[in-house]
Amino acid sequence: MPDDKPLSPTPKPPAAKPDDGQGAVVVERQTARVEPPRMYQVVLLNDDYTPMEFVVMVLQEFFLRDLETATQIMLRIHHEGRGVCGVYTKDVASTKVESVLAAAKRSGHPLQCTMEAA
Ligand code: TYC
Repeated sequence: MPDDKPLSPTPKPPAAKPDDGQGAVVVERQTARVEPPRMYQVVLLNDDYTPMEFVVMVLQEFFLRDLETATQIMLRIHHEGRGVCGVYTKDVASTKVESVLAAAKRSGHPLQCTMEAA
């Protein structure tokens, strides 16, 4: 047996099954590769009116952050003007933005939340 035999020979398409008179059977090998989904950052923006406690609550409730992490993210937004709350697929990010905006509106706060491609 020669040593230079390829480790993974190119697979051959399966042979068509013989026609048994009931109709031909065609078997195709699926080789499609699925790309990972595009991801989106959900971003909170600073403002002068939304209470810090409300932002911390938003980060805990909608982005599942513990109190310490939520406080750190809130303070970064407060000092730097904006901050990433989490990275999600498009539909999940969009739902989070809508939920945050609805909660802020209900509570009468001007908190702004957007999403952008990661
Ligand atoms: N700057 C706000 C304040 O001093 C706090 C705040 C933090 C508001 C983060 C929005 O996304 C925000 N009360």
